[in-house]
Amino acid sequence: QFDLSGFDYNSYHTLAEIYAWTDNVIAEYPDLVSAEDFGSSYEGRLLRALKISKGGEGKPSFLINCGIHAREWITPASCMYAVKYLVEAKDGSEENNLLNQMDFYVIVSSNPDGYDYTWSDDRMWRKTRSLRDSGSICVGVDPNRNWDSNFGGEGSSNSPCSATYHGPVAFSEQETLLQRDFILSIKPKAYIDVHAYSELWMYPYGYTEKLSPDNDFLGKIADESAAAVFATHGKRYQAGPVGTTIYPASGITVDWAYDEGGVRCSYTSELRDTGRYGFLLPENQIQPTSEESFAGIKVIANYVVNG
Ligand code: ING
Ligand code: ZN
Repeated sequence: QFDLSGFDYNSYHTLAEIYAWTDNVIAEYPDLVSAEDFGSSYEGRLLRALKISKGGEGKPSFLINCGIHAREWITPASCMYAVKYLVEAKDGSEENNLLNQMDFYVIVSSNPDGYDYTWSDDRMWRKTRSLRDSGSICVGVDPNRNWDSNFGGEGSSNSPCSATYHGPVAFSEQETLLQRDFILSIKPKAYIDVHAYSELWMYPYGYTEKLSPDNDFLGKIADESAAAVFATHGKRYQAGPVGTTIYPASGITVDWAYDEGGVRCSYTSELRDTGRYGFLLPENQIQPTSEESFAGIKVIANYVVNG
């Protein structure tokens, strides 16, 4: 156990440290932060969102999802920074103004079994850690192919041994099933599923090259987010729909949130870098990456409050 003031945001942390940090944040900011626990992972680890709210009924909310892919360590780190920016917001700051008008939910590690496994056994693990009934020796499902949005379609694999295995059925994984129910219960106005790496800022769709009905609106905000990212440390994140910006993918979180989850402002980002270090992003890039990511997120948040 460590106290919050000594917490090092500029290093990567074990899952145990992350959970201890969530407890410490709640203890230090009891009027602002609470735990919204929404079940357990396949291996029995807590699925936790931090709710950051100044109270008051009926405010719109924004759900930020980090760590869905286990090896993308910069994403939980950036989500811890996002919480830090919000809880430490000074009067008159943009963060404080946002918190007066909306609530944030932050899932720092949405695939805790996989994340733990990247520390203990395989730094390059991506998927969940569920075992197959089919008898396959291969473990895990890609939680970003397991949602019921053109489930099993292009850009997902039927093979349990593939990194993009979609699973036996949609929502076969506790981590996606319970996050689905969490989304349906809190009804966020905005959602972002944070990944790494490639430096992209994307929106639906991944499963079709058809443009979403809100394409102009979502594209305008994404361009502004990318501009805010650029203004922070000069990184050019490319904005566009998933399917044409990175590659077609089915069963993805961002499409489900948009089509089925009632979330019009549905985004997915790919943080640093573009491949030099890839998933092994050096710790001295945690802070600048978190800063630029949060700058892009604040653009979306401003649309949530201003319509
Ligand atoms: N890449 C993503 C993947 O799941 C992606 C690309 C992101 C697809 C968002 C769809 C939506 O394949 C990584 N690095 O995970
Ligand atoms: Zn990913």
